[in-house]
Amino acid sequence: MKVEMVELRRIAMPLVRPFRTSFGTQTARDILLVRVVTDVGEGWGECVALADPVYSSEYVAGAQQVLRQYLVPQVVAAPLGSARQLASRVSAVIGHRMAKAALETALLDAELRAASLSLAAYLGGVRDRVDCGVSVGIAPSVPELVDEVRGYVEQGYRRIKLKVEPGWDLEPMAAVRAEFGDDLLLQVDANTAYTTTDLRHLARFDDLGLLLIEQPFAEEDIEAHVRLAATIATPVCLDESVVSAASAADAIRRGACSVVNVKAGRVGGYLEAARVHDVCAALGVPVWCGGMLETGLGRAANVALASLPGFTLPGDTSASSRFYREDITEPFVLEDGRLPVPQGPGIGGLPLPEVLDRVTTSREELRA
Ligand code: NPG
Repeated sequence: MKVEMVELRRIAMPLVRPFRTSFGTQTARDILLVRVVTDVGEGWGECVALADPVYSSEYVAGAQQVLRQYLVPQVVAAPLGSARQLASRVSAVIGHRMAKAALETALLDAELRAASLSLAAYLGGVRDRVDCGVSVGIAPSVPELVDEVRGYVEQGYRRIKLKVEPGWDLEPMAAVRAEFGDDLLLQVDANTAYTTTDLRHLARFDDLGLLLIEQPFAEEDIEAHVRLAATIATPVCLDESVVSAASAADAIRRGACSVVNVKAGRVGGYLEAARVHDVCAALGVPVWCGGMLETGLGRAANVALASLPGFTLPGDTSASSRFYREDITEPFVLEDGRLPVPQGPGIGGLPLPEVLDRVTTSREELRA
């Protein structure tokens, strides 16, 4: 595959409502899209880096710079046998997994479109629909949170994930549990907001019948998660800490977690994400597909990933309408709490040119 041109395009996507997490409030997404033009056709990838380095060290302008200066020059310099060769081609660049993932996804999309193969089939997907959960931000008040959750339950979402932080945890969790009953699949995500001084407090989460507690401590602090997992009955799930299949295996073997959130952007792409899935399956650990407020482009690829057999828990694979009034692709619409796995070639969705142009804020074309 010869890469003739790489387009880096930034788009501005307003959110339907502010999304507050322990690291800040998002009201819009500033998203970098990558389009590759190759001798076998074109492909698209969505970079999940946020505007600011608050979820992880990556951020959108930095990702664009790394692509422009380091990654794209490597792929336009000489033909690639396959998208699978990108990782070794750019291995001299440390980290920057979200930037690498976006480029790899675009290459994979081009390659699979040319081969008339869907990403789900290529990765080894086994389902044609996936169970969907929804992530619910920190709300201005407990009654407003309960109202928001009610809306999602009525739309059919199969599990609810509440964002928590110190000062916003037991009370909102208990209110949601009381309102919707014990059958509601409920989990919480702290995005690293706690420290080990909170161990006794976190042990009280056991009363809420949670599916899991996600990433309470810092990305680097595997030991703190080991201590928590030894203290509480609620399964501990890692997100930020898992940056590769090797780090997933290490965390599991050390007893830091018994569930893993898989996000392709966080681990450097869908190929590594599939390897995370594989090591977790080999170690008997269930996984679920995380989300980074993707447009329909990234969502299509996430849903394909979630069709692999080890994804036995509902993912943050919500419908387009959860975040966007108007998506840049045909919208993903919930059907009985599930989304259909794209069956078309490549990642399965293409941007609608008219919408894409309207939301575009900048574009650059890179060539050899
Ligand atoms: O459904 O796409 C979604 C959002 C899921 O809560 C969600 N993502 O920490 O997992 C997370 C969180 C997040 C959102 C992280 C935006 C980073 C950016």
